[in-house]
Amino acid sequence: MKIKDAKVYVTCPDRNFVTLKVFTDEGVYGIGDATLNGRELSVVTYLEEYVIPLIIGKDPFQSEDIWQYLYRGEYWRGGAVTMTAIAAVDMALWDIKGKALNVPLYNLLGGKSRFGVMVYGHANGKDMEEAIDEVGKYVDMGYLAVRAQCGIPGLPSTYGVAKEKLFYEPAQKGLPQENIWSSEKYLNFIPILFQKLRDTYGEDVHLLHDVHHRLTPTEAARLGKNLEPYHLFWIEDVVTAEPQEGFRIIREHTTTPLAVGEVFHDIWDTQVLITQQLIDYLRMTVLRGGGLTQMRKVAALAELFHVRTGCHGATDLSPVTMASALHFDISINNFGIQEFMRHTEKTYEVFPHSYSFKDGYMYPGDAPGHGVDFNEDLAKKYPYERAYLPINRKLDGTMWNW
Ligand code: CS2
Ligand code: MG
Repeated sequence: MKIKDAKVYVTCPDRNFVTLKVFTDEGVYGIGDATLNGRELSVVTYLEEYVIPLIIGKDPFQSEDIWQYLYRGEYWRGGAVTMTAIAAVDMALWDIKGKALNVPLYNLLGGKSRFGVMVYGHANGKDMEEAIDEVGKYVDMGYLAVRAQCGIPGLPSTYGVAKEKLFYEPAQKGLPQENIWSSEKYLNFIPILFQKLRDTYGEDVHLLHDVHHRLTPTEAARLGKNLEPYHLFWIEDVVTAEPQEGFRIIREHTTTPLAVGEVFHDIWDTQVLITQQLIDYLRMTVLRGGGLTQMRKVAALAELFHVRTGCHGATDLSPVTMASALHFDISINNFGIQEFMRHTEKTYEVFPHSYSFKDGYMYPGDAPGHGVDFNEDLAKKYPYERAYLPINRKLDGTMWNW
């Protein structure tokens, strides 16, 4: 079997997605997600101009060698654009492999290690009352785990609070929106939110929270300590993780589990965090993390050091990534949890899929490959329009992390 062609599609059913389709000389094709939120067309160019010419004629079963060719063969290796492009090719090749062998992806990854994949949903509210109410809606929908985000008293807006329910989409058309931030107001408020959530819903529901890169290590240590009575499943992205060693400051002060890594794209981004057990969950997923080929290696390293996976699953990762991640999640031993932000119905029509949700778990389905298709005719109806993620400034105007 040989790769005979590949095409990149950009579509915007409620938000922008970039999709790669790899065609073979035996009629089997594979689909990969190549979406980089807010920088979509950079990956389109990278794929069309530099990657697709290199894979034509190759055997799609040689996913490891093709991964190495695209990774080591790029002198300026790594980075979000390169690794997203490599991930898209890798997802498509594993999809081809599954279809050609007529098996679901998980059976190429070691088979099922569990009956289902526990997921968490996103509850958020503009104020405490609404956030608490939204968590209840997810509990009523059968979720065993819920991420709670809330507007912060005294701040006009903040991360994670949707304009409409269920479909939180931070990327907006036009120039970047400006959010205003105060760590002090945030740190004074969030423990109260989780105390109220525990008082309202008891001890069993898993509660999660995303700090979205906004604290310093000592502020993160203070937050972790103050949240200990409410035993969260994790606090995520408490600080930016370039100085991986910085997590030791947080680790030494709190037992609240730490999750990080949705922006990581290389195993080297995780090395110190994992090998020195500075985190509990790794958020990297197949779209940013170079596809299944690299994610299997990352999971294997993490397994040695008590670190579990917690794959990113936001709306800006297409159903192709969700499906690929579910096959990965159900097969590895050190699975932790999977994020599941529901896409819109329009998106699901463009990406018909075989995965499903029931009673707090997701199931990848048994279709050959990853089980997601791409409706090109429908996709054409939703043209791309540039959209930016917001930016964030402190109360005094200082540029900060969004
Ligand atoms: C968030 C993401 O889901 C999460 O944990 O951090 O929604 C993130 O804001 C987006 O993926 C950015 O594109
Ligand atoms: Mg996050």
